[in-house]
Amino acid sequence: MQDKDIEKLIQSEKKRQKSVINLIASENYVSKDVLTALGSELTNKYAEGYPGARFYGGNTIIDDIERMAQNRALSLFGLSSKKWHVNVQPLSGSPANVAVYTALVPYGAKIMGMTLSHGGHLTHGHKVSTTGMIWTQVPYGVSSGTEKLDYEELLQIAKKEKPALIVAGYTAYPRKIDWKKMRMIADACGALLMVDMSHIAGLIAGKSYPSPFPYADIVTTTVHKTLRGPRSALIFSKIDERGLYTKIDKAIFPGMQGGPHMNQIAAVAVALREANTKEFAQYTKQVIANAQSLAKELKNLGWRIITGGTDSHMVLVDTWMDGTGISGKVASEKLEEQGIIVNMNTVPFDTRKPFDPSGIRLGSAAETTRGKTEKDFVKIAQKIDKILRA
Ligand code: DSN
Repeated sequence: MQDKDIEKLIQSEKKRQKSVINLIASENYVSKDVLTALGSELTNKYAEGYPGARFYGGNTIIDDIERMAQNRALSLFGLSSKKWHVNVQPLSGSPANVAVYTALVPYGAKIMGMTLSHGGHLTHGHKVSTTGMIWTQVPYGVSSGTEKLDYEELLQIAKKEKPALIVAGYTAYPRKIDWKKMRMIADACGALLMVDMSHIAGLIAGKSYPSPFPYADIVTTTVHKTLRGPRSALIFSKIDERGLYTKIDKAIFPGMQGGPHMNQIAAVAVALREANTKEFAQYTKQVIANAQSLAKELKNLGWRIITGGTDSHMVLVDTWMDGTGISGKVASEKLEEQGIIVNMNTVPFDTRKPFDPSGIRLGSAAETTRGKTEKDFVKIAQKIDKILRA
């Protein structure tokens, strides 16, 4: 690079990424091919519009790329193009979710989403997010006894509040979600069911976690977590008489975004192809086995694991343990000093504040990409224990 300042910083970050144990549950390491597509000349092209209907000339190759990304997305999740449409243009997960609401939920109407402190996302209607300012969140959480979803309780909330749309799929919920029950809850109040599968998309693609597609009306996802692609997002919508996808396409462009980032879309296509392989399916099984190994060893060492374990890539640890341990902030700082990168996180019914909560969130996807197996994760758990108790 001519720009030595930025080159040096890129090299430093590359070195940092290689030297740490990365347990950030929403991160992963992409392939060289994904990086090549991201750094390609495709970034030079303006392509406002959709394949076959652009507002700029010179887009025949770009059309092929976008269609390829769409076809690969449908194929990866076993979807027919007659029944499902996918928009591959969202710049990331938050705008994807906002676009769905913009398209389908009247301003001010109710969106039923999990509260942030129980594992929901800001864009599921939290008050500090645009989604909580434009729409009205009907919050739900996990049950205090099990720290898992209580579907009967959700049903009662939905029947009472009658939201226009229910969001299922979370950022800090380690367990399986019963999509069929979520569908029944949505039907009981006449709501649309939107699944935000950002965290678990890779696990679903690898058939290691149940698919929401038989039950959802709309599925949003980021591409860069367990799916191991570039930072980007997809919106899948059912094709039927409700015309969901035409409204969603319009909400993305011209509603919210201008020209799509075609280098990013090409990189998405690359990642989707990589995910549609036996090796990737095996990877997702290993991701879950590793997270379970981590949870089990931490539990053996005396740490309280939220819900008692995990069915996914994610482990939530209560490090505070009613004051007998340390806060999530202190825990994450101590771990970082020793080269283990995690994020502090609230635990359900947290008595502490989000900027210094009671727990940490750990994920196994990134280190599994680097070839680690269950026994490595036992060692990681032991290292974490030693650091936190020092
Ligand atoms: N920041 C993402 C996560 O870490 O889960 C969600 O946007």
